[in-house]
Amino acid sequence: MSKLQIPSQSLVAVAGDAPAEIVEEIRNLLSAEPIFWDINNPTVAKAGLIAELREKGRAIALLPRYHDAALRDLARIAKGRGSVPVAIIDEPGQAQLHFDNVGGFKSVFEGVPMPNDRRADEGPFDIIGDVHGCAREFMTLLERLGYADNGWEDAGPADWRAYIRPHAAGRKAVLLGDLVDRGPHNYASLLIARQLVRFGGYFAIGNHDDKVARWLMGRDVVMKGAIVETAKELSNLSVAHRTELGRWILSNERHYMLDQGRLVVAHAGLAEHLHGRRTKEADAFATYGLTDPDAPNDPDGYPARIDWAHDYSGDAFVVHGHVVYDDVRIKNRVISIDTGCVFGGKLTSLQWPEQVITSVDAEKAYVEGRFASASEALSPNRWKRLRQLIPRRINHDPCAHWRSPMDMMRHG
Ligand SMILES: [Mn+2]
Repeated sequence: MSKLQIPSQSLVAVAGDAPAEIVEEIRNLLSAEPIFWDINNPTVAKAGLIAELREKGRAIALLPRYHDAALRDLARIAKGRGSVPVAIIDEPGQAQLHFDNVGGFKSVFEGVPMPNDRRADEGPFDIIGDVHGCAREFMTLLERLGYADNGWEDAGPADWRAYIRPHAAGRKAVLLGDLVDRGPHNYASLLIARQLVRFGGYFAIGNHDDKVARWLMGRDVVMKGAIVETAKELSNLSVAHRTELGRWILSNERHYMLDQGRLVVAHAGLAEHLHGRRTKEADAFATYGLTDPDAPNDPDGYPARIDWAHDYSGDAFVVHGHVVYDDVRIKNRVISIDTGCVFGGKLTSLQWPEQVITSVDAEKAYVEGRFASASEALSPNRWKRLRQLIPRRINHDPCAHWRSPMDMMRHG
């Protein structure tokens, strides 16, 4: 008999007269207390479930009988909070349309991790910063790291992916997002990334990828800034191919937990209380970072970023891109490796767990950009204000000296 999969962050709706042992099993699987859903007056149950999902990402709803509207409601509640809607009912009916997993009272259950929970994958990994269409530097780096055969330079950009191969030593590439925009070879960058993911790698979606994906799928996006040039390059593709490519981009996750939870990767990083979560808050943080709503925009017109790494005290190392530094930056256990290739800097990778940094210099500055200083300290006053905006607070003095637990070697 096939097993009904119950991801670790699910809202399980049990509808009808289910045997007590089924409810008990679900309860043990999710370690959550069932909440009774009164079909005539669901207000209390709704509030209770939302609170559970917000806190833990998992909850159980017990419905006295099959009820379409109630099940639809529950599926919506789950999806709106990044949890998987699972239904256990004897008459599937409309529920099939709204629930990711549906089983009956005779189902055998299997707890499974969420798609971004890859803690069982111990790598080793090669984590690569923002590519931004710099596919030549991307290929050069991949060749150096052992993911690409030489000879690619004689082929056209659309064929570069044919030179990508699984790493001989079983290593996996981890792409930190922003594959596209600003640089010359966006399509090639996406194809190369896709091949790396096919070979067991990971791609954490960045803000530029997200916007381009939505454009590819024909959704409304503001056609201003870097996407204008990218759209020109990609508009040669057929509508069907564009849609499919956009879907592929968005089929990846916003962040991943890897290596027994020792490593978290996301485009813009992730505060500890959001590790493993797939809520809107977690996704927004992982993709866009944390910005200061009260501060004036920076000289380039972008919202001022909150340097949340100062407040980070988690055990997991968080490796991210998004913020362009003149060199790899380490604060606590937060490692920033976007060294601004598209701005004429370099494309950088971090080998995990070896902690070796490899960089490829940009062949040129494709667009003008600013580099933050990796060694610059935050003024105590600015920090005092900023830390009030970070959701999870800690007690240690953020302006004391930060010492990196990593002893990095460099080559390349
Ligand atoms: Mn970015």
